[in-house]
Amino acid sequence: MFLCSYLFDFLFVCFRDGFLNQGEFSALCRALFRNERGKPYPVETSMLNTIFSIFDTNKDHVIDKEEFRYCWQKWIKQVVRPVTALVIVDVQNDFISGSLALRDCPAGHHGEEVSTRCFCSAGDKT
Ligand SMILES: [Ca+2]
Repeated sequence: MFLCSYLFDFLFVCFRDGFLNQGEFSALCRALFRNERGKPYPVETSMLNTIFSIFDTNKDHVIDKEEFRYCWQKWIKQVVRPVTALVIVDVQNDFISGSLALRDCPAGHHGEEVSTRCFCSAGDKT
């Protein structure tokens, strides 16, 4: 909530002229990418310049709203709000019939049934 409020205020000020310049973009990056104590991660100026140039697609030395929209969707959003997933690939069938077989666990599930349900559930969402 704090981040959203702060970000909104920051962007409102920066986009007052319709663009983000290099300094504003660097300040935004330092504001967004902080550790759990709120301290910005150290990022070299050359790295910030490189990132800026990637999103300044028309090379006019400012990031307009359309470029920022792309930057937000393709980079910032994934870094600030990552989606995590756990993928287990049981190549040797250890969870089905091997030394880690689920049937030997307290719940006594059968690995073949669990994997089928997982695949069906994943398929239902697409
Ligand atoms: Ca530009």
